Amino acid sequence: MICRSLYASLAHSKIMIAVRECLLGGFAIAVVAVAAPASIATASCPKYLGSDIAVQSVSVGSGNFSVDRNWYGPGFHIGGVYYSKGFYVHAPSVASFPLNGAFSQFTGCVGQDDGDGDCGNGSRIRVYGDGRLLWERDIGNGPAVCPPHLNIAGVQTLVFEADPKGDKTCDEVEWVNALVF
Ligand SMILES: [Ca+2]
Repeated sequence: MICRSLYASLAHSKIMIAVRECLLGGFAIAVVAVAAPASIATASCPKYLGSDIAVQSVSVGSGNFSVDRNWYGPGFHIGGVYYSKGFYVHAPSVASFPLNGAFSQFTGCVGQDDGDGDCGNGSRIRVYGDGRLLWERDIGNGPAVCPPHLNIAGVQTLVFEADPKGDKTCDEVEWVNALVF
């Protein structure tokens, strides 16, 4: 069912190819083999971090790690946009997910929750694959920031760090639509 909903909502061609493969099984593999590079033909069914792949270890600066909800209710609110899928942490935080080398790409967006308004000095977000820095960006209040698709081929453990930059006020960090495939 996850594949079916993604097929309807996501527009990126690589994701569409991966989801089509999941929906149609072996028949789609033959189609993809003609239409896309071999690396895409072998893509895994997209999975949500948090709900499909449970966190392996996590530390947070306040409250609790939560999936598909923030600390005060279902879903997430970033820059006036509601998201239903994702995970919530309060900086300083380190959250690790076990991938066991089964996926090739990560896609998702990150932002700070709207709930407390514009306060604090924001957070610095880092993503690591087996200890190697894959992406780093400062975030604050406002629209979610979406890194480019990250190459996670062969990665055993994917780690998301939220650095409070010295002041953890309002550092309510939400990764939304965080998918590996
Ligand atoms: Ca901060």
